[in-house]
Amino acid sequence: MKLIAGNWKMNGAGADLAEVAALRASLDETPAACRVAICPPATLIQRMAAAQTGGPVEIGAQDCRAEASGAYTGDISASMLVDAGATLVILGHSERRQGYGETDLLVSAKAEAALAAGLSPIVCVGETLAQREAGDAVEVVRKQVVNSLPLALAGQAFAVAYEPVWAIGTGLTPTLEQIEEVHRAVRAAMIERLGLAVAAVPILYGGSVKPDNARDILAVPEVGGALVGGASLKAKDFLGIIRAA
Ligand code: G2H
Repeated sequence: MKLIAGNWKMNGAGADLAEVAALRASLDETPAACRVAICPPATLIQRMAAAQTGGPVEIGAQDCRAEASGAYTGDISASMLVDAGATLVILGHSERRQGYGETDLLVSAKAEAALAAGLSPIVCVGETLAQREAGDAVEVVRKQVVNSLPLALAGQAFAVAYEPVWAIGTGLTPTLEQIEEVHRAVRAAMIERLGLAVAAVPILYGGSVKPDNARDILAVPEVGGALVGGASLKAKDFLGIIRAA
């Protein structure tokens, strides 16, 4: 079953919870043929998780600290996210790799911490425009996958999201052939790292997914779902993507 996960990033004032209520009402009426998740800012996790108890929408976080506790001002541990009601966590998004210098090694440590706390990680990888133009996209992504996935993930529930940096929030998307090429490389790298047990782990595509391109992207071989930014903020748009899955 495909996974459609919304990444709200730093958006979503309290009033936007109405969008989640509308989403839930629609999914209660006509259940989705896929898993649906929303990853709001950390401040909204508790309220959203409480409102979704027993409902069709899984609630996730957008990051966590690798350490379990300690003097880390401003940070949130994986077990705190579990306390708040999260079941998933996005890790290594390019906005964190670029904005906070997060390395593959750190992302791997965070994934291990998330797993230990009972969260299912969504580990993000993706090449920059310069890397793609240099013909290095597949190799860059392969290395990110191998180095960002801890061995502890073998046999566990997790996902990998392929998000070309140049497609994020730009309205640009790779061709379907480019998406398939990288997704096949991601699968091979996952197997190289963790063995054949990852054959069913979903590889999500992320980067300017919209209702009008979702159907084609989700039909690409090895695309196991989508990580959706801007188009997850409005129930109508997000539902358009969910219905395409
Ligand atoms: C990529 C994506 C969500 P958008 O970051 O993870 O954002 O769909 O706005 O390109």
